[in-house]
Amino acid sequence: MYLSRTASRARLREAEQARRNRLEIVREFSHGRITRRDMLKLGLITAGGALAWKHGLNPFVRSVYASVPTGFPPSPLAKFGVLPFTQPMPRLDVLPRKAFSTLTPTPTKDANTTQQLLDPALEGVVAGDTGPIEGRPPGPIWAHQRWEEFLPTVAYEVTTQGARSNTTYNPGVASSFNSGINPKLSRPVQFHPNLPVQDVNTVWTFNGTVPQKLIQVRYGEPVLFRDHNGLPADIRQNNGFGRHTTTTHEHNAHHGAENDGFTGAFFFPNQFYDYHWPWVLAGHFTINTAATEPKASTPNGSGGLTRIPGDFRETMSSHWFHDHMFSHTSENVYKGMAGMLNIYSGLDRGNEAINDGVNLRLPSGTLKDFGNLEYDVNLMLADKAWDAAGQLVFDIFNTDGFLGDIITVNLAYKPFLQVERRKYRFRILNAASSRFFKLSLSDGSQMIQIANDGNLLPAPVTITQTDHLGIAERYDIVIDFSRYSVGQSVQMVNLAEHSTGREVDKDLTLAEALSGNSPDPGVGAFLEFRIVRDPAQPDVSQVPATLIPNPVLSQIPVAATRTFEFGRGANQTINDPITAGTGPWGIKFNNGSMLNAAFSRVSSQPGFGTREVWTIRNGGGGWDHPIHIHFEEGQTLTRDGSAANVPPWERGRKDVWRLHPGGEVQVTHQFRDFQGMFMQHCHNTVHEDHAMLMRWEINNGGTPFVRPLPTPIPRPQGVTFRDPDEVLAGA
Ligand SMILES: [Cu+2]
Repeated sequence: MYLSRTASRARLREAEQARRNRLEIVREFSHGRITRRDMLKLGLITAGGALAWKHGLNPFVRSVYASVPTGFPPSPLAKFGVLPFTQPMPRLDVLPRKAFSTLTPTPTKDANTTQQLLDPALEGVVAGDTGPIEGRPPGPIWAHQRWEEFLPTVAYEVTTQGARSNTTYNPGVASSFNSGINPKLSRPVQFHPNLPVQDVNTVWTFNGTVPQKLIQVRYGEPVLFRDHNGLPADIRQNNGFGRHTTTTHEHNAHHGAENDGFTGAFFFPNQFYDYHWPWVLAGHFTINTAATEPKASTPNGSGGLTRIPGDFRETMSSHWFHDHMFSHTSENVYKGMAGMLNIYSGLDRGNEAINDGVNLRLPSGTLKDFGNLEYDVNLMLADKAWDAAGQLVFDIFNTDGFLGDIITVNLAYKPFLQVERRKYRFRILNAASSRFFKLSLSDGSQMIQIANDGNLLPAPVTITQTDHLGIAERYDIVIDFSRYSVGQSVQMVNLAEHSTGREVDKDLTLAEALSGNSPDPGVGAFLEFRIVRDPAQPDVSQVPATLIPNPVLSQIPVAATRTFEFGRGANQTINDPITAGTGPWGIKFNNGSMLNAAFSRVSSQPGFGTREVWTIRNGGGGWDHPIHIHFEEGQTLTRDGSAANVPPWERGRKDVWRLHPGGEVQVTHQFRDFQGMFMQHCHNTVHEDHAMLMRWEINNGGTPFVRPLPTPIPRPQGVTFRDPDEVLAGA
């Protein structure tokens, strides 16, 4: 949340005072030294979990000076002379592919339990204690499923760590396609060249560097993603927010649960976790098993295609990966623990020239067989806030949703991007904590939406503004800059005005958003496209009228229907500091009670190989929730009871659904190919952490899986297991 630019000076002083008063409490709470329950007893927080106004602790609640919720003093743009559109937008940093054989130690099917001496700075550790080098839960249930069948050939290796300069930046394109940025110059972690370098424990990212990372994979090429935890052993070294334990979710992966970044399968500093990403099409074991369908295919590296099993209608394109630490995801993702991942296939090859009857030839480039990035640009949008010293700040006591007053693209404050007079594809990710975006071009001209979340739509949709882009949603948009002349510019504009993190207050008109009159500093132009030249080669890219049709479900029976209501006023039935969260938010299954998250509670157990229909409902009208269902993308059947209410841009497959205030969505999913424990949750990560998340699992597809699955309990000395604390009736 932010303090309005028009706030009085007294109000700003009050907010700054409140920030100082609460520093000690923030510190103790962020280290886990005091709990919400303790603070409730002391009268320091409200039942909703927010800091009380008492003692001037909370700048976010009403005070004598203001009639609207307010927040931190504005981020210090003027103090540092930071102006919009004065820095180039960096392309994401392409992670190097390594040969699988170069990893040391060699990855293993079961977790590697080789012991190491533990750092006594870790919580619960005394000198001389040992623990496993890999943090993955041990044993057969957490072994990589179908490991021998999908033995990785490619590896990515990262270390999640504190901010440091980037000396190996690889934008994946020549600097003429990266707004002139010289990748050889060392890049410190800065949101703008005029702003201070971020402290080592203020920003944490994969490899500790910016830009954040881009991983490029292709179907049929199994990957081993080794994630080292290089965060401080001392839990107190977090500069007020962020948790040093982590688990990495490849968002909307169709992978075994041991590789899904389960929220309770987190690991500790100086451990690693091997994630195995097979990259198979959903239906791999049941559909097109002889791999005869040309559209179910992957680039072979030399202009041709390799056919693969599975349903080509399940081909995915635009993913991201991010921290999923139980109760601390919002802090860790806000700190920078996120990146994007493009999946290439025969259909979506990332080469616009190859004309083989399969390739859709979407804007990308022509130099490489697949994965050209010249005209295929990842945009990670996120709102941030800085303190008076220009360091990133976050409010861990805000349970409605955290709003920043600064909009960044690829972690750069309001940058510009040089473009050619031709078509571009933008893979736009909302990587904010709680803010929704609604996007438009500053001249109101057309854009073509080709994908929603990880999935190309059945048909492109021409729009002049997007729907709300909820947190974690991705919209792939094609913009044709050939309608502009060299020297012109056009801006991308956010029309969605917030005053709290609960939902969008209102959608502004383009003129209103550009007027500068909104009390929300997050609306208005945030990215400037500068048309700098004609393309050297003619634009041969296309946006075909047919992209990827939906999988056909008519022959697949519905094994079960379930209803999940997302709401406030939830209870916690489990008293466990590791597995159970608290907060105002929760999920009600069927006609049960509204429950806070606990990863030791099994809320649903869909059968392996089945299809179900889930109704996901918003329990209230005063907020919105973007709900993410893990594992396999689903289809939207109805909105508010009717298929006709599903807009054209939601008629493909999706993995995040905005419920809308008081709204309801009916979705259908299949549960096939892999097993284990997964999640669904609100992707307003502040709601997720407080505690709108539940565990569900597929556990009846054969050994070693048992029904229900034992809960992993991670400790530095090793992960232990215990039976679930609760299995809901009808789960
Ligand atoms: Cu929510």
